[in-house]
Amino acid sequence: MHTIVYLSLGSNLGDRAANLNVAIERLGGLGEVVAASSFYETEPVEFTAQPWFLNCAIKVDTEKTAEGLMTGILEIERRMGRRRIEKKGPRTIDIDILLFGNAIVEAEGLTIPHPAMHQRRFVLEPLAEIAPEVRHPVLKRTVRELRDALPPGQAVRKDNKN
Ligand code: PH2
Ligand code: MG
Ligand code: MG
Repeated sequence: MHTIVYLSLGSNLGDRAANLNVAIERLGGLGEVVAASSFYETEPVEFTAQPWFLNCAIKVDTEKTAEGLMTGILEIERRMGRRRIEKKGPRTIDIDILLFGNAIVEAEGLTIPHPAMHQRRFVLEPLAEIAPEVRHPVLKRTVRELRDALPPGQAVRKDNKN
C-alpha cells in the first residue's frame, strides 16, 4: 500500500543546507520524494537560546507503515550524527512526520499528526508551499488555513540561496 506522507526537516548545526540535502537524499531510501519546498531561515521557537534553523518540508510516497518509516528516520538521524543531549536543543538534523495519509496515530514515541505542527510557522510556511490544500485529519483545516490563522511572530524567511 502506498501512502503520501509529509515530513518537516530542520537543522541548526554545521552546514545546515548540506544537512537538509543529505537527509532528503537518504529519505529517498524510505520512499519516493515527490516534492520538496524551498529552504527557509527560521527563528528558533520554544527553546530560543540556540542558532536559527534552516527548515523545509517534503512529500514522500512510501510503502512503509508509520512505525517502519519512523524507524528509518531515526536511523538516518543517528547516522547523521544527531545526539539527543538536550530536548529541542541544537541539532544537525531533525526529521518529523507531520502527516501520514489521513492516519491518526497515538503510540509511544509517535504521534501523528505531529502535535505541534499547527502552531509552528517554521512547519506551516514550507508545507503550504507544497501542500496548501491538504487537510489536517483532526483539525479539519487545510494547511493554508492553519498557516493564515497563526498569530504574528516566529520569523520565517524563504532562503533564496537554495
Ligand atoms: N525545532 C524544534 C524546536 N524549535 N525552531 C525552529 N525555528 N525550527 C525547528 O525545526 C525547531 C524549532 C524542535 O524540534
Ligand atoms: Mg522537531
Ligand atoms: Mg524530531
